[in-house]
Amino acid sequence: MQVNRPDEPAYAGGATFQKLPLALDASDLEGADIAILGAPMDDLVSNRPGTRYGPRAIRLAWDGGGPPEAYNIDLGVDPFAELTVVDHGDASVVPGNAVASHTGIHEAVRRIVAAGVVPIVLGGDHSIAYPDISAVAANYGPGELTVVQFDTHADTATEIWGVKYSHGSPFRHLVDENILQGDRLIQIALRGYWPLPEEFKWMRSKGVRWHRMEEIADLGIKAVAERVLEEIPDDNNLFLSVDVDALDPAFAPGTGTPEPGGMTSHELLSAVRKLVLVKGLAGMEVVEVSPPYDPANITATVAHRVVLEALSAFALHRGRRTPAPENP
Ligand SMILES: [Mn+2]
Repeated sequence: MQVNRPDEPAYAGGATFQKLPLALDASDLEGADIAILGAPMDDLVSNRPGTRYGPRAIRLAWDGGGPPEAYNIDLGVDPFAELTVVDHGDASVVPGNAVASHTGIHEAVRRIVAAGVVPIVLGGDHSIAYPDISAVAANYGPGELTVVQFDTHADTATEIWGVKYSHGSPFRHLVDENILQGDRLIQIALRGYWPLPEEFKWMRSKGVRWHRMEEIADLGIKAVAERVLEEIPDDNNLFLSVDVDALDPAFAPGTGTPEPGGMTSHELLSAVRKLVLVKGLAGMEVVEVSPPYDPANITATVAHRVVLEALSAFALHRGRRTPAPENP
């Protein structure tokens, strides 16, 4: 269903991602390549809330008009000319009932995957990784999905404040419940003061790999991305989990648990582009955007562009084409 008039400016009209058609029903997903899904919840954060407003802010963080077009000058591709992308609306969430919200998110992602469509989920706090990654992983054999997680925190606690499925623990439970194999979880940009040695000990025991922010500073993001590519098995089933707090708070102030000393926006966009270009995309989430702490929409805008970068790279990957940057 087209909910926007043709040729209206960015600030006019309805709030679908990139003014894409709204595809609320399962039957509407037929023939699509990618479905955008909102997961607006913030019940499970440990500090500042507000991510329930994330999906709408990310959807609106675009300055072009409709119909959807976005020519990526570094790749030489307009993903919307090559991919059928729809907006599946938001998952059914229940304020104050995180279990019900997780069920709604899991169901919506399961519906998208069952239609043969790649889901891109806009969070929401990082607890949504448990319901959305489990729905994608179910589509693959045991140990056949790789998750690359951009994050300042590993999110591998057993519980936070006594809450098992919090935003600080999804990857612990995905691995411990054999939904995701530990050696198929690769983390990028860890820094600061959490997790603690006990979490790192568990991570080592499960074969989890990580690249600290300091490694990015030492080697550069392109070299680290190459290392990550070597760590991803050849089956190429890549799920990207992008927590915007991987970025430095200067680039992403609108988030619940900011940590200084992080990635630049360019480093994140560059890494996402490289990984998806080579490995494709089985699913993706962009989480922890909290608009109440986001002056000037800085964080929502970079979250939106991370999605566009993945879409652009996926279009080239699927067409088995190489980048054609617009050089002089
Ligand atoms: Mn996180």
